[in-house]
Amino acid sequence: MVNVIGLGYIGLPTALMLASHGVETVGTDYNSKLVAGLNAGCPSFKEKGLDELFESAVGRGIKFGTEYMQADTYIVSVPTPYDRFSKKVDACYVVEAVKSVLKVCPKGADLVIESTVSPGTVDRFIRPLIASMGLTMGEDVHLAHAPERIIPGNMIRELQDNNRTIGADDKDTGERIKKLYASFCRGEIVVTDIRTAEMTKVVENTFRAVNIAFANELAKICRHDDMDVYEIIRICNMHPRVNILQPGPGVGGHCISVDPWFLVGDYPSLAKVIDESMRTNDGMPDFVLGRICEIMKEKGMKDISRVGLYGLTYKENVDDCRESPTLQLLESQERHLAAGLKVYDPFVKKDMVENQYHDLGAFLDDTDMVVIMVKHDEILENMDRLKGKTVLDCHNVCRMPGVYHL
Ligand code: SAJ
Repeated sequence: MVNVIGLGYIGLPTALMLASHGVETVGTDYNSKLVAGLNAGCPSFKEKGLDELFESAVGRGIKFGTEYMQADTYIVSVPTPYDRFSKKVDACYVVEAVKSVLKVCPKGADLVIESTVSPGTVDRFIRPLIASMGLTMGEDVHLAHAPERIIPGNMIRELQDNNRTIGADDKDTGERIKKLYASFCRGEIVVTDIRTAEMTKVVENTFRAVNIAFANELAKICRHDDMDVYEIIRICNMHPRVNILQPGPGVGGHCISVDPWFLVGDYPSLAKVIDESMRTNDGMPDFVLGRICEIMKEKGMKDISRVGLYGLTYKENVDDCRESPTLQLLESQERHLAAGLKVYDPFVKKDMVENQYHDLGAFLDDTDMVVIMVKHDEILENMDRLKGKTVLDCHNVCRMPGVYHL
C-alpha cells in the first residue's frame, strides 16, 4: 500500500494515477477541508483530465484522510517554499512530513520525497532527522527522491508520458521505486543517486528560466530600437540548433520562478548567469508597467483606472496564481503609481486583489486599454471584443492593427 502525503498540484494527480493503475493508495493531507472536498468528490484544483482520473481512482478504491497510515511506501509531496531574502529553500514542510511518516512507518518502509528540494537538502535535513530518531537508513527506512516534471496545463498526460528520475541510496531501493512508478509511467525511468536527482530537477527548471530570461532581454533590446522581437525569434528558430523561447510579462508559478534561486542561494559566487537571469525575469512586471505608462502618455490617457489587466494566474488555462506576474505588477504599481488598475481572470473566482472583475463584458465596458498578461483561451476566442480599445499584448496573440507589444 502507498500513502501519498500532500494532496496538492503534484501529490493528488500522483495518488490518483497510482490508484487508477491498481496500486492500493491512501492520500493524506493535513488540510481537513481539502480532504473533505476530495471525499465529497471534488478535486481541489482544475486540470485537463483530472476529473476523469479522479473518477477512475475512486472507482479503484482510493481513500483520502488526514492521518498517516501504515504503508509499504510513502510518497511525500508537500510544498517547498523559499525564503525570498536568503534565496534558500525552506524544507520545514518536508521535514515535518518525514517526521510524521517515521513515527508510523513499519520497519523497512520506502520513503520517497517527490517535493522539489535544493541539492543537498536530503543530506542536510533528512538523514540527520532519521538518525536523531534512532533509526538506521537502509534498514528501518529506505530513502529515495523522485522529482516530477509535469507541466500545469498538461499534467495528467505528462505524468504518464514523461521520463522520470529516481534517486536512491542503493540499487534495490531504486529498482523497487522504479517498478512502482512504472505502474503508470510510460517514459524512461532512470535510477541515480539522491543528490544527483535533487540537482537534475533544479537544473531543468533553471535551464528554462535562463532561456526565458534571454527572450525577455531580447524583447527589451528590440523595444529599444523598435524591432519585432517575435519575427526575429521566429526566423532564428529556423536554425537547426536554435530554440529561443517567448518573451512575456514575467515568470510565475512555483517552479521556474523559485527553483533557480536555490542554486543562487547555495552557490552565490558561482551562479552569476542564473542570478542575472532571475533578476531579468523578476523585472518584467515593472517593464510592463513602464510600457503601460508610455502608451498612456502617447494616447493622452490620464486615468490609470481605465486600464485593465487581463489575466491574474501565472500562465494560460490554469487557476494557479502563485508568483503570478500580474500580482507582482500590482505590488509594483502600489510602489510606483496610485492604485487603480482593473483586473479580470476567468479562472480566478475569488476576490484576490482590488478592482477585480468576474465578468469579461463588465471588465471591457470599464476599460479603454487592455493589457494581455495571460493568454487564456477565452481572450483568444474573444479578440474581436477588443476592437476600438488600446491593447498592450504581452504574448503576441492579438492581430488587430495598432496593437502594442512589450
Ligand atoms: N513563460 C514565458 N516564456 C516561455 C515559457 C514560459 O514567459 O517561453 C512563463 C510562463 O508564462 C509562466 C512561467 O514562464 O509564467 C512558467 O511557465 P512554464 O510553462 O514554463 O513552466 P511551469 O512552471 O508551468 O512548469 C515547469 C516545467 N519545467 C520545465 O519545463 C523545465 C515543468 O516541467 C515542471 O514540472 C514544473 O515547472 C515544476 O513543477 O517544476
